[in-house]
Amino acid sequence: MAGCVSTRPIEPQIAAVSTDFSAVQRAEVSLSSFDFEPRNLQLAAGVPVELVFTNVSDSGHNFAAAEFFAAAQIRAEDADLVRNGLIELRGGRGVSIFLVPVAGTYDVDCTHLGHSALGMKGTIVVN
Ligand SMILES: [Cu+2]
Repeated sequence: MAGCVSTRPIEPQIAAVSTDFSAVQRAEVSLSSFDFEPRNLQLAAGVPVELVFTNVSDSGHNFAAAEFFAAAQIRAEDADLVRNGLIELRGGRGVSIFLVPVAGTYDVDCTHLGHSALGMKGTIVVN
């Protein structure tokens, strides 16, 4: 609505069309009940990466890293995969997302009730 001041949802930044995603680093993360494997991701700053998320459990989980996704430049066609700073995956599902990470240390967790306390939390270190 015009003139309506509201809290804006975190919207992904879209990578420039010229970004070369053909020679990417690749990192895989599996989600299970109740863990991320690996819990700590290391990525090279400024280098395009394909992040491959697989939910190997039968229940829903997510990979919530609002600050990481907000800082990154996400490939245009993948931007819809990130909603409110997280990637939600039903049991048995997987997705790939291409982005250019920005240097920093970011928290990750699963926002489903109680899951982070049970072990679904970690970090992404980009340097
Ligand atoms: Cu979970």
